Order: sequence, then structure tokens, then C-alpha cells
Amino acid sequence: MYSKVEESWLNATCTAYNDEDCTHTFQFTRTKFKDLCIEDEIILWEKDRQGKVSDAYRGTEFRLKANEIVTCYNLACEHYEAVMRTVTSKNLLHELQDGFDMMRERGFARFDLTVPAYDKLDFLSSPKAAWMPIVHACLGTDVELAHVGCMFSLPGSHAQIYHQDGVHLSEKTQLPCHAVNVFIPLIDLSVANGATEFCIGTHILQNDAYDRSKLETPTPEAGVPLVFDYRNGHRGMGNNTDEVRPVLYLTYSANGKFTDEVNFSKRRYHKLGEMIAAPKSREERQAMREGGGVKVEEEGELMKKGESDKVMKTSN
Ligand SMILES: O=C(O)CCC(=O)C(=O)O
Repeated sequence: MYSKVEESWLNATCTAYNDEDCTHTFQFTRTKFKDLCIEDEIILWEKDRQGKVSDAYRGTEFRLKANEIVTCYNLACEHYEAVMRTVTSKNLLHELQDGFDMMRERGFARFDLTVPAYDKLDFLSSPKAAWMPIVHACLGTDVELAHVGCMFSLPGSHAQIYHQDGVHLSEKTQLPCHAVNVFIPLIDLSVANGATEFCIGTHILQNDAYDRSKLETPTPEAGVPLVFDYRNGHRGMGNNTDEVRPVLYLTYSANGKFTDEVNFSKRRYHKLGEMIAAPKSREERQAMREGGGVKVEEEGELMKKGESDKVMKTSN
């Protein structure tokens, strides 16, 4: 991860984890960019990086917990279904390509979801979240969580066009990192399900072109965060499995330094408006019928009176 001090990479190693207050301790080392071979870029993920990433870092603590992964996964799926149901019911499929505030297309069969329920999940926005020491080391103490979303790649999605999420803030000099993305896969990533491909070193000014010799495709397990400079070139690969591939992401910026008006603009996208509720399941309908204890009694009464036609109405 390129960071504040001159042109250097920042390597982070988790050396301790405190069970009581759930905090992580990291040891940071810096290497001058000019002294490096390309393998030294740190994009953080679970896999061993030539001994730089300690066992502690690879431990189970440095990731979302299993129940948190399931919660985020289910919320993303429910949100995707709710948006698609609403878009279909409101006859707005033709507007999907332009994007809605709640969901934007990012390539064939790949959607960027804004899941409102994620805003209420404290474990995502917590200053004690496992990835925060790294975020602070890159951006300084004063950081803002600018956006939380989910990249929802459907079975059969295509590889994306190579891109950077944000531009350099200066065209002339290489400035320190002003924003990072934290990607957290909600299933184990693999080449088959379309792990994100990164082009190492492309966050350096005038070094941003796609270069096959600089490609890395980390395959972290579910819940393991992957932190990268907002200017780093990358693309989501195609999903050739029959399972959706949701990747939660958090965008942090150095406070006051940067607001992304392109990706997260409220004005740019159509508002989807009120969501259309899902039809009730068989179980819910059954529960409603049974829950209406009064109705059951009434039904009994009505039956006695031989008014069976009214019974039919109340019980359906
Ligand atoms: O889905 C992915 O793996 C990456 C998505 C992405 O980079 C984007 O849409 O900007």
C-alpha cells in the first residue's frame, strides 16, 4: 500500500489481537518504492506474502466473523431481489443501465449495491474494525467512511474493463494516498468465481496503464479484508460458477481531502423510490391465518350459524 511517506510502500503485519476489546496491533514497515521489485507491493490479503505477513495476521481474528459474513451476505441478496422486483414491477428495466441510487450496473451481470441495512451494522463502521489500523496508517488519523456497498457479481458475469476507482488529485506530482477501498468477500474468492485482478503499482502517477506482467489476483477467504489505494488499477473478473459472488466494500477517505462525486453522487442516478414488498411466503400466509385467533373463533361461530361463504372470505 502506497502511503504518506515519500514514495514508499507500507507493509502491515498484525502482531497481536486483544480478545477483550477486539483491537488489533499492527507493525508497519516501509520500503522505498525505487528499491522494490514489483512483488513488494502490499495488497493485503490472507495469503502469505513471502514471509512478510505473520501467522497472527493470517489468524481468524483478522476478518469478519462467520455470523457477520452471513448477515452481510443475506442482506445483499435480499437487497438485490428487492431492487429487481421493484424495477420489474415499476417497468424500469430499460433504466437499469443508467443506474439507480440503490443499484448500478458495473459490467454485464455485475451490480454495485447500496444496501441501506449496512449503515446500521456497527461492526462495519466501528473504529475498532480489524482493518482500521491499516486505513489509518494509509490516510492518517482523521478518516471518513465515505461509502459502504456490495459488488454483486452474478453467475455468468463478464470480466470488467480495467479501471481505477478515482483519479490522482494532482496531475503533476505523486501525492500521498487520499482514499482506500477495503474489499471484503462474502464467499471464498477464486479465479473461477471472479476474484478481482489488480495491476500492481498503477497508483503511481504516469504508471497507470494495464500491464500483463504486473497482474495479481488475490483469492482471500470469506471475510478477509483486502485494502488498496483508490488509484490502483483493477477489474472484477467473470464469474464462471453457479453461485453469486458478493464482495462488500468500504471506501475511506482522508477527511476533508476528497469526496467522490462520480461514483457516489446522489444526483447522478435515478431514485428508485419506494421498494415493492415481496409476496408473502406460504408459511407467512399460514401464520397470518393462524395468528388471527379472533377470526378462527368467529369462523367457528359463523360455521354454527351456517354462514360458510363468509368463512371462506376471512380465511383466504
Ligand atoms: O467486482 C469486483 O471484483 C470489482 C468491482 C470494481 O472494481 C468496480 O466496479 O469498480
